[in-house]
Amino acid sequence: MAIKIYGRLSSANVQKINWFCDYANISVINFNYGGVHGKTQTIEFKEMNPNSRVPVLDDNNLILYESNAILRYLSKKFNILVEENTEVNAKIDQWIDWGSFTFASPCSLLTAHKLSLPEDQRDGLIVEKAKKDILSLLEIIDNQLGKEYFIVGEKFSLADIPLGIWCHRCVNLKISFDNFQNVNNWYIKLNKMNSFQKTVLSAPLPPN
Ligand SMILES: N[C@@H](CCC(=O)N[C@@H](CS)C(=O)NCC(=O)O)C(=O)O
Repeated sequence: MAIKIYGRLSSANVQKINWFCDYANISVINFNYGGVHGKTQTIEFKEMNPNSRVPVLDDNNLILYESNAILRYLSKKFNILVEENTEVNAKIDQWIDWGSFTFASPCSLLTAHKLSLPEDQRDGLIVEKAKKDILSLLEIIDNQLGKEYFIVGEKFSLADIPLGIWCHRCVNLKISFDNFQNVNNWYIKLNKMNSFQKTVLSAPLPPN
């Protein structure tokens, strides 16, 4: 049976799930919620996620929010990209969290002030600060990718998913990887993945 994902296709956190599911050959039905589609403030939606945020997973009545929790649940349930080595898994978790909090923060701010907010609420100073922060964080990713073929080790792992999504958002927002050759080479690898093309490269831009 297909799993249900509530959340607009343009959402970075929804894309994490859609990319993983396509990679893992898991059937998904997407429902457009959030952004221009709204519907996240309704009583019915808040019963699923009181935070009114997307994505929300409905897997045969298991309702789950928080994109990384959903990723880890699906990975374990379908036994795809499960890392058995505890130390390697800890590194993967480290990069999932770093990608979703430290790196995602300025990326989300830049998205809001370049794309999502009404024009009269956008702030140029926030845009400049977010760009500066992103560039210094890209240096950290670039150093890591100078040591590893993917974010953690030789193989594609869950660690590549949040960072891959947010790096693609950087590309959408005209942040250049010219000074980050390792990031650029890794981004080219992701671009060659069918699942990335179908769920991330072809996704609409926020807030659609
Ligand atoms: N920590 C949450 C963050 C969820 C989140 O902030 N989602 C954004 C989209 S990326 C959202 O719901 N924005 C409001 C909207 O789309 O209406 C997660 O990882 O799932």
